This record gives sequence, C-alpha cells and structure tokens, in this order.
Amino acid sequence: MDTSPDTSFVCPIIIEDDRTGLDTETIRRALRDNLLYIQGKLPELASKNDLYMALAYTIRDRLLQRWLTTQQTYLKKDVRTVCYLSAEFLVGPHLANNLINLGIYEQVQKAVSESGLKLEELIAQEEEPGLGNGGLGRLAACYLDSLSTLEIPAIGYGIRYEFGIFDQEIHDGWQVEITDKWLQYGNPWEIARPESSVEVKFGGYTESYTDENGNYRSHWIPDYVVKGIPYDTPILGYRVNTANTMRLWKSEACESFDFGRFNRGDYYGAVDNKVHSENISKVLYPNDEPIQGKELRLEQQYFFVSCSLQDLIRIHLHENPSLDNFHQKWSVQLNDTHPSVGVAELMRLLIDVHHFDWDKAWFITQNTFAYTNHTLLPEALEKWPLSIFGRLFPRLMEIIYEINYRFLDKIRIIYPHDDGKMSRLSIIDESGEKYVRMAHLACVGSQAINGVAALHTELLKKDVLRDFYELFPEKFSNKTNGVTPRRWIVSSNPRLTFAITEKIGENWIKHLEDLRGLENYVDDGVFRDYWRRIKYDIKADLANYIAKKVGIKVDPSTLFDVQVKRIHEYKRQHLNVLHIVTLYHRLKNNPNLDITPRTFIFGGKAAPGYFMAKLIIKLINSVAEVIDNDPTIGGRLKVVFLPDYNVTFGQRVYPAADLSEQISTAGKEASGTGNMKFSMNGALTIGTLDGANIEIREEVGAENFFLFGLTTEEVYAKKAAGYNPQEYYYHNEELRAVLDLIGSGFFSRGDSSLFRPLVDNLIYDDPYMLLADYQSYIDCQEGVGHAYKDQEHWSRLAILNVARMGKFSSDRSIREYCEEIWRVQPVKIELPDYIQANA
Ligand code: RUG
Repeated sequence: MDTSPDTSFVCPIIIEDDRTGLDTETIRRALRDNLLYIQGKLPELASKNDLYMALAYTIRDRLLQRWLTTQQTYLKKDVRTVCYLSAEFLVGPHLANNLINLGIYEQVQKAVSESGLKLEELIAQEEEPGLGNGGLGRLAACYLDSLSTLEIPAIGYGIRYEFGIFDQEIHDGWQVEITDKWLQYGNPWEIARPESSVEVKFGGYTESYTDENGNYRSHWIPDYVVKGIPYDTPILGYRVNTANTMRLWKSEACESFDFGRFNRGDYYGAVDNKVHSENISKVLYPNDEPIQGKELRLEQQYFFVSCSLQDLIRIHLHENPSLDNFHQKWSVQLNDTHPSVGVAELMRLLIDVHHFDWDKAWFITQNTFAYTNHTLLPEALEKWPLSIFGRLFPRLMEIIYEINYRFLDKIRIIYPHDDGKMSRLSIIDESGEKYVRMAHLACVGSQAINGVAALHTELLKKDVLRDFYELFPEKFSNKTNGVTPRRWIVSSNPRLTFAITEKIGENWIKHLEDLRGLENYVDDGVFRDYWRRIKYDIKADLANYIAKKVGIKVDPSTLFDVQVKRIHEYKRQHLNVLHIVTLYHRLKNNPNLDITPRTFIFGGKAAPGYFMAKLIIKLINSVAEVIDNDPTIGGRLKVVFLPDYNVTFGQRVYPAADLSEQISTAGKEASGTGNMKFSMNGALTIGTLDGANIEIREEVGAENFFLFGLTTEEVYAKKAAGYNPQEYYYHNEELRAVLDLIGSGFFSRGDSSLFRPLVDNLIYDDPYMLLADYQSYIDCQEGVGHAYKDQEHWSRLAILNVARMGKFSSDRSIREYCEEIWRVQPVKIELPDYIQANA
C-alpha cells in the first residue's frame, strides 16, 4: 500500500463550519453530530461517556487546523526545533485544558447545558493518561504546555504505555495495585500514524567489513526487529495558534505470526515474537525500585529513543539534502538518563546508516544533545550491566567503547597518571561487575548539563558530577523547575483565577510575574475577607469529595495540612505522622489543651516493591482510624489518606490546602514541583532548605515561610561525625513516647510487630534523619498553629505567597532553556482567514 503523501491532490481544504466554529450554537450542533456519527449513539441512549467522547472529538476538531497549520509552518519556515525526549509524560486530562487554551470554556458550558448536562460532569469522565510516576513526567507535561504557549517549535517524544501508573486502592489500610486500563474506552485525543512506523533492532551480533573507500565499518545483524507506531496528540498553547505534537510510540511485532515455527508444530512459539514485541510498550515501570536487571525497561528506553531519532532524521531529510546540519535544526533534550542511550544511537545512525565518519558524527551528536539530571539519590542513577547491554545492543556497545576510549584518551592528557580520575570518569564502571553508567554517557555526549533547582545544581557540581564539572564547567547550568499556571491555577482553581483577574486583569496567566500586582491588595480588608471565603468554599468542596470517597467527615474550618506526593522515606511522610501522634499524645495527656484543629490530608503511591513506603501508608491509615474513633479528640484532629493520587486529584487538592508539607531531608529532593503548585494556590509552606523550597522561600520572603530542620551541610556533617539517632530517642522524652506508642501496637490493634521495622529503622539507622529534625519540626508546627489562629494575618501571608510566585511558571523555565541551552526562537502561527473569522 502506498502511504506517502500524494502531491497531485493539493487543493484548498474546505472546512465545514461545524468542525471549526467556536460559538455556542455551532458547538452544540457539532456535539450532536459527533454523538451520532462518531459514537454511533442517539442522544436518548447516550451514556455520560458517549457524551464525553462526542465533546472530546468536537474539541479535537477545533484543534486540528491549528495543529496542521503549525506543522506546515515549521516545514515551510525550516525552523530550529526542540525535541524533548522523555520516558514519561504525565499530561493529565486534556479536555478542560484545551477549552481554556482555546478560550471557549463558557461557550461549551452553555452548549452542553442546553442539552441538560453539566460540563464539569463530562470533564470528570476523562480517564487521565497516567504515563508517568510523578514529578519528572509531570514536569515534561508542563514544559510541553509552555513550549506551545511560547510558540516554540517542539516535539515531545515518549512511550505510549498501554498500562500507565497503577491505580491505587486501600484495603485494610494497605496499598493494593490495580492495572491502569486508561485506553479501555478509547483515547479521542490521539491519532495513530502507522504510515510513519519505524523499525528497531534488538540482540544478535555485529560483522565488520571494509567499505568501498577502504573504511572499517560494522554491520548489526539483529536477533529480532520491533516496529514502533507513532500516536500523535496535539498540545495547544494558551490563546495562541501553536499546537505542537506529543508523539508516543507503541511497539508491535514486524511479523505478527512466525509461520516457520507454526509449520514446525511450535504453535505457542509462533506468537512469541509478537508477545515480546508488544510487551515493550505494555507497562510503565513504577520508579523507586532498583532497576538493575530490569531488561524490559532498558528495551523500552532504547525502543523509544531509536524510534524518535529515526523519525527526526526522516523529517530532517525531507527538508534538507543531508544530515550535515542536523544539530543546527534540532536540539534534543534528555529528560534524565532514561533516554541517554540516544547518544550512542545517533552515532550509530550517522555512521552505520548515513555513512558519516566518526569525528563528524561525534561533532553533530555532541552539539545535538543536552542533559537534565533530576536526582542525587545514588539508587536512582542508572547503570546497566554490561552483560545485558551488550547482549541487547551489540553495536551500541561497540560504539560506547569507542566513545569511552577516545574520551579517556583526552582525560589521560589532562590528568596524567591519575588512574582514580580515569576510573571515576569512565563511562564503564569496572569496579566490580561491569556497568554502563548512563549519566556519564549523557555528560560526555551533550553540549549542556543542568540540574533542576539551584541547590541541586550546586550539589551536582560538588558531588555526583564533580569530575565532569571540573572537566567541562562551561556545560553546567541551573534551570529551576516551573509549573504551568494554566493547569495549576486557571483550570484547577477557577475561583482564585476570578479573584485575581478581577483585581489585576488576565495578563498574569501568560506572565506570572504580574501576580506581584496582588501585593497592592494585601492591606485591603474586603479583599482578604473575599480571599478567605473563596478558600473556605474550595475546602468545603474537598470535604464533600472526601466524604464521598472515603466516608470521613472533615470540617472545612480546620487547618487543611496537606502532603501529597510519591511515598518515599526521603520525603518523610512518617515525620508528618510523628507530628500527628505528638499532638494526639498531648491531647490524651491534657484533653483541654488548646490546639488549632487540623485536618491532615495525605495522598501518594508507593512503588509496589518498596516495603517501607507501603508500611508508611499503612501507618497513616492506622493512625487515622484510631484518632477518628477516639471521642475524646472531638474532631480536633482528623487524618485522611486519599487513595489514587494523580493529576486529576492534585487539581482538586492543591487549591484547598492551607499548609503545604515540603519536609524532605535537606539535599535529597532535587527540586519538587508540588511545592510550587501549593504556594501558587495560596497555601503556606512548612519546609526544609531543600530543592526549590529554598528559592520559594527567597521569593515569598522568609517571614512568609515556615522553615525548620538541618541544612544540607549540617546533614553531611552529622553523617560524617557518625549520626546516632538513639541519642535523640533517649534524650527527647516526647519523641520517645511517640515512637514507643507506635511500636507498642497501639495503632495496630495490639500487634506490636507491625510497625516495628519502621520504628527500629528510625531508632537504629534513620538514614533520612527524622529524629534529628523532629524537635525543630514540632516547634515549627506549633508556630503554624498559632499563626493560623490569626486569620487576618494568615490571609496576608497567603496573598503574599501567591503574589510572589511569578518565578515558578514553567514559562520562565522554558525561556531559560530556549535562550541558554536550545537557542530556539518563537515562530508565529497564522491561521487561514476563514478560521480566524470563526475565532
Ligand atoms: O525527585 C525529583 C523531583 O525533585 C523533581 O522536582 C522532579 C522534576 O525535576 O523530578 C523528580 N524525579 C527524579 N523523578 N524521577 C527522578 C529520577 O529519575
């Protein structure tokens, strides 16, 4: 079948008004039309999901002209394009965001309500694509939003996992993982492009030969070949015509049935290849688990990277006579080390397929890639056993050896006789079993390296990547993360959006620094009163949701103290629990104690194999149950664990928080982005000097931030001096009472063994130094309680927090990447006249 574009069929496309019109009447007509002709349903028999699908198609129709015009403009203008390679894109639901970005929320609300429906109910129907674990994938999604909003030519490449991050249920307080079947009712936002499929090699061996010019070359004969099929989703910017593409790859077998094996009677073996090939994009790996030995994950990484680079080369050669200028047209960002095998793959494609010599290929490769590091945790720094890597990608292994050999040759000249330096810098770890160090490959093969918050970048330079920093200081820079205000304020918090816009106009949505204008209203008592009423209403909505979801009644007038993020020991949800148990213990000893009533809200998933994280979830639920059933507490403390924390739930919870818990051990959280979402929505932060907390505190002012805990230097110094948590346990009576209470079985129906591993870990090891920070945290929380009692004062602090969050828009981060790393320019997209007339 010929699937190439037929250029003889070039004629102006006549677009039906029903597919582009933005007025209420046209949208209503289009909705009915799509219900009938796409969903195949009559209105009287349509389910809510049918109506959601019809609406989603109606909105997608309105994106298509923008999307196609964007692609056409990029081709015509021969632009430089950013290519964001990420194993995760946690984009969240599309519908509401697209309505906001198109500027047709109200029209659609009306169109839908005339049919007796509520838009919010249809929005709630959307199954969110959970194609990420947390911060890293969500950051990639915010960056796509900002790239489009800033009209920057960009493509996001990733994997179309059939099953995203698992759904979390809580059974008897324990996390239970359920398969995420996000595709079961179809995905109206994507378009499959099988005609642009590519093939990816795995396994086998290489053969060397000498080409016609006498050059030594290598040829990869694979064991099997997998097909990558692209699925494209438009990512529309806010009130611009730019709609960039997120292209996610699905794996399929090249030959779905092995007739050779079938004819030999090997019926099951005949479909083996198909099953194995399809498995590659089957499921997202939950992070926080040791990755060594997870061969399928390495296959996933190579699969999507190879597909994406082949795709870029194909697009490039469509417009350019050769790949000589590839690095001038594309800037490829490696989102963590997950896609860093791309350095070797681009070399392979240039040398083996396009016959470049080594030096030229290396020049192009080094000038194409840039690498973002997202973690300092040693267990998250990827390295792959050479045995697996070499077996799966024999040709890449040769190339990596050659890159390393040439790299170390240069190092030897700079640091003669320094074997320690050589082995520390080498791409191959030879200290025991041999490994490929992916961060080293990324550093050597990239023109720029960045961390994601100021502290994190400094620690990379001083510690994890110190030798590389010494070698190429000019490659290093910091790019503090940001989040998109379109999703994290406008879409999730319409009440706050209205209140802000009423005072300072709507420019802040694209220029978040304009929020500073709110400072003029901080002394306005009427505004503060309005602010508090809004917050109360949002909290009341969340209270209703909590009642429906987990059957717990919470009071919106209590302080909503929220910690939502992945469950991990370094994030220290259990420190939060120690505070709760401290308050409970105090109230038990002194029932008339005057404390600020609080509702503690938790949400987050634990990696399925991470025992301690799962035990922390159980502990939260156990403490919640005991406190909830204790009549002497009288509602002064409530603890809620909301299951299945995801983007949709985040949008509900950030706006309702009074207090944001950002309590990681200093030096462990690379940046954090939840900290920004809370603060933008008017929550105050209690936090350590970690990640972006430091910069948030600098922006909002130290007096508007509840700071506690050891600094990174103090953490390091204490560790170096031989940290002994028992000293804290024995010297702090209250802390001891709290740990003993948990260890005694009080919260586990008398079972004193249940939380023993957690308590013992704290007393005898405490790798994340909870005990060292305990007293400082408790004292700081006391300050929070006092501050909340003065509501006028609290509202001032909250308004100032919002007003000073301008820095943390992902637009600012993306501008910095564009100017300092990618060197790309915005490109205006002009729609054909007949479309503009509609808009
Ligand atoms: O843990 C980090 C967060 O601190 C950071 O905000 C986020 C985005 O930069 O990335 C998170 N992260 C790091 N997720 N995965 C990793 C390691 O692969």
